[in-house]
Amino acid sequence: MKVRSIALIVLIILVISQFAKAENGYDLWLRYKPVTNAILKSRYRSMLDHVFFPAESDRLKVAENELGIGLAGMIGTKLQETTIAQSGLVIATIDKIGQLKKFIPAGTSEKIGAEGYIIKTVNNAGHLTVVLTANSDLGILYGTFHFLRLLQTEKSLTALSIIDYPKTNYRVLDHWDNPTRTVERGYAGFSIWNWHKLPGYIDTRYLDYARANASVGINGTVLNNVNANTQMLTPAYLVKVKALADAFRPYGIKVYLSVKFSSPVELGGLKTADPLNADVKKWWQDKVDEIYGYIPDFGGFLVKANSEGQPGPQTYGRSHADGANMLGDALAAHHGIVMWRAFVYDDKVPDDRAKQAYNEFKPFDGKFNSNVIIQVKNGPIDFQPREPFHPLFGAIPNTAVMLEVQLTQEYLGFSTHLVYEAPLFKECLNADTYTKGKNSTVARILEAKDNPKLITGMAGVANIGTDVNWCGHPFAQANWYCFGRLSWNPEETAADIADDWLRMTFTNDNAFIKQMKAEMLQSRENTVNYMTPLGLHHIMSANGHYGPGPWVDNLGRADWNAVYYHKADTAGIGFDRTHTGSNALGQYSPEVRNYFENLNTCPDEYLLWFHHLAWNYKMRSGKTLWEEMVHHYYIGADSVKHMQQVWNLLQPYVDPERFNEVKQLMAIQYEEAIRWRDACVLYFQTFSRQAIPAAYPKPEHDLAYYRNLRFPNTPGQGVN
Ligand code: GCW
Repeated sequence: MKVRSIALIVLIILVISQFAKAENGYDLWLRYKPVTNAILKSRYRSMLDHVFFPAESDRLKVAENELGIGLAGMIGTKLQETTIAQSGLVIATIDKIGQLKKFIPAGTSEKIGAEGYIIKTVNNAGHLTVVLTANSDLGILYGTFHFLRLLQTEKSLTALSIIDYPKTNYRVLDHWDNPTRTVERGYAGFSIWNWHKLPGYIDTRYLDYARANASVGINGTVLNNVNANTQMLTPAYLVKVKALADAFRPYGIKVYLSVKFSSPVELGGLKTADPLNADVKKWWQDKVDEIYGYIPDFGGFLVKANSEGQPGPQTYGRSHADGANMLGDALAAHHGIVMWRAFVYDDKVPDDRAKQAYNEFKPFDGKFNSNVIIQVKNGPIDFQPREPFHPLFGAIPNTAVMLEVQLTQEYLGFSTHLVYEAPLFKECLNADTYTKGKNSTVARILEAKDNPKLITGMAGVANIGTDVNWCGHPFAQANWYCFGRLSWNPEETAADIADDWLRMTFTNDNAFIKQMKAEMLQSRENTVNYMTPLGLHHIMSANGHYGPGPWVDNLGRADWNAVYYHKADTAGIGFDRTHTGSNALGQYSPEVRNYFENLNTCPDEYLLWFHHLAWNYKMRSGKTLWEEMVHHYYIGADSVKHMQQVWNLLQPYVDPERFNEVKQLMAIQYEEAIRWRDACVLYFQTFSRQAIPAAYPKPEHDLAYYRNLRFPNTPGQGVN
């Protein structure tokens, strides 16, 4: 009996340990699985069996620890310290690499600055040594992650010559997390910040979060929702914020808070939050000083003001500059910054919503303090599957500007649709604004190449939650990853980033990489096709933004209704933003304006964003607009089926856990793509009054069916 029960316990332990080894996605792209190429592995081993890595600071210890985990996992060796002369890997700041300094070309140290690094293979008195060096411990940390990535993606180490440094200053995740732990537009569970257990309990998840961020160069985190709860500024919460800041510090991550502009009234009991009022200024100054008392390297504030019901300086007849500068003044002595959002629009303003941010900010160019940076969404409406670049890029050349993108897929199928967002981000980054002649790309503006004294940055609205795999969908991790890489270097390509991510997250097998990379790169276009082809936008269902709702016309504000955006009638469809319409195009440079205004040059992708056209308008393909639209909806849904087929073929390359997870999610995505297609085609048909071409399968239900579907409790509508 006893023997039996012991055997049973052993069996249970074995089973559990098997589960523990399961690929549940928690390790993200930092899995450090054994190198599969045997020759490479033995070369790595002979080179890396002895390292020189003096790790004196907390930050260097973090780097050394990561290297230890990486080498143990990938090549099965332990970190063995030795002298510079004998080691195959030297990791130290430039002042500590002795003789090897001679290999660092003149001027490189200046070039890499405070965060960059050099990874170079050198002839170290007869044997090859990889030197990883930097000006600072932070540079060493970033370089260590880059070095590990070389091993993870199975690159040769024999002739490395890498000089890398970030092209922007502030690379920040914006969490729309509430103190209640709900996450606005979050589709991966609850907030990872366990406020109740803080400050006493530091979840190891916080450290893994910090590792993942540092591995892609993210150096800031805004902990709370831009629709901010004032509670975050109370002492009870500031001690919790401090605990997180302390945990993140070794990883080079600064903590920021979103603040509500009316805090002096709500928390301070003042009668006003007027930014020019002396008591208000003093209140903020005291609050800022108090915060720095807890967190000496606090990053600063993120502010959503006078937008979607949030208070702001305009509430008191003041401007965005008045509001932002007042906070900037309070933070300046502590070297903190203000990220002031340009996502502003007002239904009381009769103008096209797409024009309002430009109209409000353009007059204040050059009027913002040097520690204020304007945070501009990639497009002028709101994180749609496709938008043209925001007209503010390049339009305020004397003002610091950062790009805001949305990693969480509010308008891209939540966490059930596979959508790799790098192509979307790159479309914006590569867009030529022509504001300083040809090649005035958004990336160039973000890097402040023409005005180097401006601070620079990029923000990503986080897609992170308590789901075991962090992002809800195994492939959604790629959006967190690519954000980091692009914020570090906006010039990188979506394909290269996908390549690295797939290798680190799944396998280095080229057959897998080739096919899955192609699917990832196509995935965003698939979703545009089955949701909002040809420049359509904001036709998602009300509030939750889940599923199609092109018929939505009854919300309190005109500019929250789908009909405002597509303007379909029996004559045609689309938003006329040319000079005959809202003239939003007038906000762009003449080259851009003409390009989009002229139907001969306007790409199909942006057609209905800028033009209202007849249903029988002849498209480049020879099809009518109606036929073309139907075609896009159908190929969009079909492409999901194609993706499912590819995934099924790739089963041999993927662990069963993640294979099945993705397979199930793809089935949901396909079902939803069909629903999007059928609902939209049937709805727009009521205006076009034309048949769905016979070649396509007929929708399964009638329009009333889709209109009557209800999805209570869709995620992402958190209580603040
Ligand atoms: O996309 C919209 C979202 C809101 C969000 C807002 C914003 C945080 O639907 O949930 O509020 O944008 O960016 O401020």
